[in-house]
Amino acid sequence: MNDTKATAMLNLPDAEPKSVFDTVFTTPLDKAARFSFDEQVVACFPDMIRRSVPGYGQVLAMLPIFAQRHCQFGQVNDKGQRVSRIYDLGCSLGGATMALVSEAGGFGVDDLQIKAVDISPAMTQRAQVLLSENYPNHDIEVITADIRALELESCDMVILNLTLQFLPPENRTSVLKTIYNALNDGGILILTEKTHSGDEQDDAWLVERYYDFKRANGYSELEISGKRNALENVLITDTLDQHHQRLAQVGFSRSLTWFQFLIFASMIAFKLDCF
Ligand code: GEK
Repeated sequence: MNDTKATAMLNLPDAEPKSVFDTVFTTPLDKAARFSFDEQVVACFPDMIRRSVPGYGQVLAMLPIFAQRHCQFGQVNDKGQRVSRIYDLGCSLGGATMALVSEAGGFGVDDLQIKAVDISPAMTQRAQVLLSENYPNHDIEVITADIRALELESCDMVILNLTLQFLPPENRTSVLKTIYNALNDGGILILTEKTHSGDEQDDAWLVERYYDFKRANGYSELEISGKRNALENVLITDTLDQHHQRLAQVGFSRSLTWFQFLIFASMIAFKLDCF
């Protein structure tokens, strides 16, 4: 894939969607299904995420900008070159990784060493093909693993884009602690999540406008309710306060919400105040 195709995958403004149209919840039978990241979801994933996550493209577009500011090139690769190691945890098809290595990101081919991790073999197999076809000269390793059991090497940046929300709540603190420990001083975590506000009326309004967003993107009532049911107990949201408290609890000296669009928010957490 050239950069035009990569742009399409990332859903940036001039994107021409390259994935199959998302029809996962189009029949009443699908109501009983529990959401999982299987082959059917992989095939339509770029379309699904673009039409379901407000601000997805904007969040990805900011990742290389943050990386340019905070990467310190303190690691050494196999060729003896100084690089910045970045983890893309819950990488799916590698959208965040592609944003970092695409020409628009401004890094050289040898600047970054990226480790893209996902628990779903269907996702990592497809990600491996997309990344090696389009970025054959970049140092990108695709790993099939559960991030709850993953040992991380020292790194400058970790991306958890819409992934922590799929972990059982009782596992979230320990995953964040592992990330904190692996980050170098001055390193950053980008944490993007679906959230709720904790205020019943605010939540009702925000969720309804989110469903309006999905309707405007072509999803039917059946698809919206089917996905909502399938995600119950699979995607468990926290409030922004809970996120920031947890980040502080594991040691981050500072965290802030840098992006918010309805119920979706992205935070940045700093290992040390180095800005
Ligand atoms: C993007 N970040 O395009 N370990 C590893 N991966 C996991 C785990 C786990 N325990 N649990 C879930 N996943 C991507 C989008 S999607 C978000 C991330 C969404 C993986 C899961 O297999 C899926 O690929 C990903 O987390 C969540 O920037 O579909 O809403």
